[in-house]
Amino acid sequence: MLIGKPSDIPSSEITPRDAYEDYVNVRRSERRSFLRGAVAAGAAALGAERLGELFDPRIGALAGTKLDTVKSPLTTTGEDLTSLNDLTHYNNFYEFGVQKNEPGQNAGALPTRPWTVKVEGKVKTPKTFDIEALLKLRPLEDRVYRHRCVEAWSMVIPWVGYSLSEFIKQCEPLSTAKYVQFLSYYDKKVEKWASDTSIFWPYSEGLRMDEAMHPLTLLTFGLYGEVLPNQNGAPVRIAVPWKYGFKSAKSIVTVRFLDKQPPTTWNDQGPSEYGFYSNVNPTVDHPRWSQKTERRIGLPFYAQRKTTLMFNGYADQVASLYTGMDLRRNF
Ligand SMILES: Nc1nc2c(c(=O)[nH]1)N[C@H]1C(S)=C(S)[C@@H](COP(=O)(O)O)O[C@H]1N2
Ligand SMILES: [Mo]
Repeated sequence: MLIGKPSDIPSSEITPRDAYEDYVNVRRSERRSFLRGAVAAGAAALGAERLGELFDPRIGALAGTKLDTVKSPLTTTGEDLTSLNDLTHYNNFYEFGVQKNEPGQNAGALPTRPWTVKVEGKVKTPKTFDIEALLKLRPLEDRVYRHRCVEAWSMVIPWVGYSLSEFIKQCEPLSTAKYVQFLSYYDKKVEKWASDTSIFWPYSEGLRMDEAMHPLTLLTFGLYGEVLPNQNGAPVRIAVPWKYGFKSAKSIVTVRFLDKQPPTTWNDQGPSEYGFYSNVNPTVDHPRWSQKTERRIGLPFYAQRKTTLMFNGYADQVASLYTGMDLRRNF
């Protein structure tokens, strides 16, 4: 069957299940030859830069490559998955444009190979990990997580990865390491959209060490059983399901262990609006909007509105990390 023509198909008509079946059932080789045919047929009529968008929602040289995965007990069940079409066309990745559709058009420019992740700061020995070694460090798990953006919309995403703690063990942090900082790839020639913002690049995020070591915190390489599309933060990103989406840095190149809380991008942009912790908390409103409810992307209009849950529904697993802390002050 035809892979997308997203502009013609309202996302409400593509069920997540259909989308997933398509993506696991269509063999990659078939899709590639289909794409070659489609490109040849369509190239005359369409601007080349739009072809990727019309025929396949995934962009990036390796996006869509199947990954070997195992099931994970740490998975959220019971909610419909957000379709691949929505996951790849409604993104925040400001290095590739501030509009939700822009990363899906522009992130093809991101060179995801070769790729290394540099580990520095309070560690036994600074090291550099090649992406291929990272992919093989632990079995890759399928893990469905709810994703709640601070802008009060949400998705349900079938990620692929393993607990960040497994990687951190390999980094051999010193006992003085209390925080971990993640820095995203930044090249202003590749990410020309970045300089139109007032953000200080590279994108920086951070976690307290116990948050980073929590088994739910995922070092993420894929979604829907395949290599991450570039717009979703290829080749490696973080996913922290109980925090607002901006805590999950994309396309990370540096992991730095620190004895102090690192500066982070959105906290730096607006300290009164975006805290360091940014745990999903329906009782603490953003100064400019409520956090009590969220809009689930891709559902029919009448079904979109959902009640936001404390810690995004992961309270049983993570609330104990914050005992004794005032979560209004530490928002
Ligand atoms: N480098 C980088 N990482 C980033 C962002 C960004 O702009 N740049 N946006 C964040 C925000 S606000 C969200 S909601 C998620 C979006 O991830 P998704 O597009 O894969 O859903 O990525 C986060 N990570
Ligand atoms: Mo976000």
